[in-house]
Amino acid sequence: MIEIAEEVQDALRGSGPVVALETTLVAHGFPSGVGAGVALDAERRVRRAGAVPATVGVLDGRVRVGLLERELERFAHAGSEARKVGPRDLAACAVQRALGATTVGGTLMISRLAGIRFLATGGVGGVHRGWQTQPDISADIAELARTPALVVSSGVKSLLDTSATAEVLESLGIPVAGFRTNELPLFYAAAGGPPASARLETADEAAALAAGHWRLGGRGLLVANPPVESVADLEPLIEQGLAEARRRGVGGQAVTPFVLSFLHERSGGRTLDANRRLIADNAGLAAEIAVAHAQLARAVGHRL
Ligand code: PSU
Ligand code: MN
Repeated sequence: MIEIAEEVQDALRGSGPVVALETTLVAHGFPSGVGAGVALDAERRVRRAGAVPATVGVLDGRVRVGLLERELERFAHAGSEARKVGPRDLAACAVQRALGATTVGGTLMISRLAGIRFLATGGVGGVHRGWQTQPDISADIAELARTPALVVSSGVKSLLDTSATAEVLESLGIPVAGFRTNELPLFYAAAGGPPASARLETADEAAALAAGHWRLGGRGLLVANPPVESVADLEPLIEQGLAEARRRGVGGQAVTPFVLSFLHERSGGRTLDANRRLIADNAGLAAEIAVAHAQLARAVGHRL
């Protein structure tokens, strides 16, 4: 049921640096067709830093780790026709031979199985606003709690309740390290989020933190990388997007893609450009950390 690309297998066998990438952002995070370029950019950035990209998705009855360019195109053009596949959906999607775009949570589940320790995305899921009346907590968080992997993101998506998300991350023992920042970025904004639990200055430090956390029996970690370009004054548009989703009865898994595409349209493409850029930058940083971690393991002479 699982097929790992040869290049990825070779790297994992030799304890080389591998970075998992997800396909939900490819299918659901950008307008039709655009996501393939975003995915290819992210893969290029991983390679440029000296690591092997392992983009995960469900195709033709198999969970695939490592996709070809034309397969990425299939996800990008499928858009909402592709299933959004979190941890609970993986088996059903594969068994029913549906096209499945894996979320961070779904990708982490496969990473755990494959032994991949690093993942990059745009913004992880978390506690949605309005949880007081309708609890909606992304499965990304639960999967981070059980998977020994380091995820690089631009903090937590600003359409969420970011301080509630930070509290849940703390409850689950998930370190949230700011990369050259003391506070969590808010996806499209470099600052303004809750305080980070640690501050990191270099990829080497991030690798050492991950190795230490895993040595102590910890599981997932988040490294929050502030976006280079911030999009100013988005909060009113976010509120409008969430209200529009409620009005149209958009709920559950559909909320995040709906609001992202609302923002991409209403911001005149500013969020789209920023999103594209931050995904590539996060992929590059995850790869640098994966490379630093592989070097650390080589220096001590055993797996970390
Ligand atoms: N980052 C982006 N765009 C996205 C996502 C992350 O820049 O579309 C996706 C990830 O796949 C993440 C998902 O797992 O959003 C979270 O969805 P939800 O809130 O429904 O759990
Ligand atoms: Mn949800």
